[in-house]
Amino acid sequence: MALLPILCFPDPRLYTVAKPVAAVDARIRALCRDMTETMYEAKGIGLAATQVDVHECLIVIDVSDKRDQALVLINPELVWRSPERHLNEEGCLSVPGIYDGVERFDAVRVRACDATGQLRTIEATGLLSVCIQHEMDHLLGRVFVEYLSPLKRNRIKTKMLKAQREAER
Ligand code: K1U
Ligand code: ZN
Repeated sequence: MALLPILCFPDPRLYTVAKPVAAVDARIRALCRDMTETMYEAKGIGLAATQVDVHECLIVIDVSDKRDQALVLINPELVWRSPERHLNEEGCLSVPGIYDGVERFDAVRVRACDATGQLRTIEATGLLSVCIQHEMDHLLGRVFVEYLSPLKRNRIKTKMLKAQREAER
């Protein structure tokens, strides 16, 4: 297994729209394992392939307290969303240290393949629902800061670029 480097906002590669996974083969299963290990090591509750510079529709998530219930969603498709929406505090491993409110559907139903290639339907509420919507946005090349005001987004961009310049020194 391997830890994968996570792209940081405003890296232009985060705006790439992912392509469907053609086949759940050994390469994809290895990517699922590496992404799960990377998510746990970074102390995240989710990770999209886009964030590790792989532009295929694959997400890993674990919102369990014990961090022992990893979910793999390959080619996820939103098949239902609740009419109710809610403002939730979100963070992102690609925008370290920034947390802000984003409005999301309260509940979603998603169809996706698991790591064995089997098609499953997931009914999600609460943090799982928020995390699925956040990760599916990554696959569309959308980072959560896009939902914030241009003023906030520009401040975050400036802060991230400064932190990246200082880290390179
Ligand atoms: O996509 C990512 O970068 C992972 C992201 C997922 C996420 C967190 C919170 C709301 C929506 C999506 C993270 O894991 S950020 C770090 C984190 O563990 C966390 C932050 C806020 C609340 C709960 C967890
Ligand atoms: Zn994110």
